[in-house]
Amino acid sequence: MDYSDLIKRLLNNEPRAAARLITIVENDITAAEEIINSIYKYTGNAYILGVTGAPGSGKSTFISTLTKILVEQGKKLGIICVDPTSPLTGGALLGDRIRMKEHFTLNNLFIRSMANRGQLGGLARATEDVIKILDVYGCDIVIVETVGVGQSEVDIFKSAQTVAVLLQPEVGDDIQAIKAGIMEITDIFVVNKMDLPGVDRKVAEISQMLELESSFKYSSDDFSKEFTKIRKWTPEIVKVNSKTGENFDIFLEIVDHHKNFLKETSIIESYEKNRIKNETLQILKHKLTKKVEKLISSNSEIEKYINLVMDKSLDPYSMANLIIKLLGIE
Ligand SMILES: Nc1nc2c(ncn2[C@@H]2O[C@H](COP(=O)(O)OP(=O)(O)OP(=O)(O)O)[C@@H](O)[C@H]2O)c(=O)[nH]1
Ligand SMILES: [Mg+2]
Repeated sequence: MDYSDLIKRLLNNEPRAAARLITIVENDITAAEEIINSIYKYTGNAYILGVTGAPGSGKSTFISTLTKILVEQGKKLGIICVDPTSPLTGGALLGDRIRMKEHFTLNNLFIRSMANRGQLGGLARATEDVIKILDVYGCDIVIVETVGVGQSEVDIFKSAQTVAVLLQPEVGDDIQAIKAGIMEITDIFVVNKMDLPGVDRKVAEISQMLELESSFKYSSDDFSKEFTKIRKWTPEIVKVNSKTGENFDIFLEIVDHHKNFLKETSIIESYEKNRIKNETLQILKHKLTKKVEKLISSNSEIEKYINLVMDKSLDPYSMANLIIKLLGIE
């Protein structure tokens, strides 16, 4: 297929071309390869903000208010709602769409929902590609929202420069409910619903957790660890009211502060290198799995190996090693 016309229209900031290309990369990994190959050189301008939190913590309300503020500031925004747990027609997502609707008429806003369909190389792979399309579409900021419960989210957030996690007062176990992997990559803890009682207790709980974590992590006097500590960003905590927008100015200041920190310490470069490594790994996993599947279904040697394993003269590990040899990638 020739996608050059669609890509030209994407570069002209046509929303319909962006929507069309997103659908294509979600559903057809071969097409995705071709499209990303053509647009990759235009990427790298958008700032990626990851937002997560337990169900009910207020993600939709928070993002809706944030969107209003950023769009009023003249920013062009892309929002990707990733829900690995539900099909696209899920009720929660539908509710979100209705709540988000007031922004739909705005020209500089593009909202896209993604769910766990297709599994073509994984949701993280598809999300990476959608981020790139929105980047080329001219978005200044791309917000990626997930529900914060699974490993796939950790993968998804590997491309975010800043990750914010939403917590709420009077919910005792929400810190524990968030995957450990997500905690480690969190830059800003947002205690939402500051109008409710117990907000300061929640802030104290988080800072206690962070102190504990840092004393645990850096108790060794190993020089490189100390060095990491100096250069490492200390996660910030902010309380907000997503219904009124209270303290959103502080939240945005922290995002700016983090953005500058990444630039000044050149951490952004290592983020980028890591992102490239991770992304390539995802693609390789997909491609190699396909190759192996094809080999297993078509190579005559395989049948022989299976019989040998049945005879117990070969074990599955050794058979796997033989297949790796057949692939010629050892
Ligand atoms: N009092 C108060 N309520 C809030 C605030 N932010 C959100 N809420 C309410 O909390 C409830 C959940 O908010 P949502 O924005 O739907 O939360 P969510 O994280 O998107 O939830 P899921 O999509 O189900 O995961 C709603 O009833 C909101 O009105 C806040 O700052 N203060
Ligand atoms: Mg929601």
